[in-house]
Amino acid sequence: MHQQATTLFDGLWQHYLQVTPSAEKIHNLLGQQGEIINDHIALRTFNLPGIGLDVLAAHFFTLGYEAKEEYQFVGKKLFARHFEHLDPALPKVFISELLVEQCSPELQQIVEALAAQMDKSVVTNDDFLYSGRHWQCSLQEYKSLLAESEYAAWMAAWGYRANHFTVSVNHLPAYPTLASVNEALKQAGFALNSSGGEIKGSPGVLLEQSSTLADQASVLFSDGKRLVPSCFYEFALRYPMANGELYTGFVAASADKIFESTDVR
Ligand code: OOG
Ligand code: NI
Repeated sequence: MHQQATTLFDGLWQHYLQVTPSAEKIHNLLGQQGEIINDHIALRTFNLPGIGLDVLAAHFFTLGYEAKEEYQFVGKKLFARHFEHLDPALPKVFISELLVEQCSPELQQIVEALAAQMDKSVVTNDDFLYSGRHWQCSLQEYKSLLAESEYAAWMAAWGYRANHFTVSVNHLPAYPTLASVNEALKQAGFALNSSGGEIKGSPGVLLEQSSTLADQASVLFSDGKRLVPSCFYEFALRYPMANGELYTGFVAASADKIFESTDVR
């Protein structure tokens, strides 16, 4: 494959595993019959100058990715877009951003103060997308963000890293349905995100998705350590369109629920 893409996805994967130990176990469980193929990965950011969705997307344009559909999440104040590469061996990429100006003045102030600590020149570094947090954040700030936006709190705690990887269930010969994947995961003791039902979407919308609940991992806030939701693992089964090719887009109503995989419970 393309060396630059391999380096990027390997970096994202290694940093993701560091805070998502369940993903490695699930990868081994589902991968017993063959290689795991990634359907997509997802990244998050704030729509502030110099660090918005486009800045993240630039890393994929360099690799030959193209911009595809846009998605709006009015309630969560998020905007997203997905990206695809002509080489189907490369995973799709889903990037979202918090529309900070639509949030409360308190949230805006905290998020802008976090972003102000960041040296914006790092955004073009090859490893930026898995470089983590570029700011100090207090537990009080984290809690204040959490009260208004789980997404903002997650970004404040974790910064730049893959929020999730997604197993392509179409490439799992031992699991003909998404329900069979979910059963295997539950049997092995993994908790699934049940917001909107364990299976989001349907054959009718050409995409079915499920996900684990994010692991808990320790974050060093400026005033102490705390366990907070880190990252999760997703499972996607795609259905063919009228032309026989698998649907490659996302489904906003399903994505809205997938975001909740990192909610604090
Ligand atoms: C992205 C949630 C949406 C999907 O596949 O629909 C998503 C996120 O949680 O950052 O991944
Ligand atoms: Ni996803």
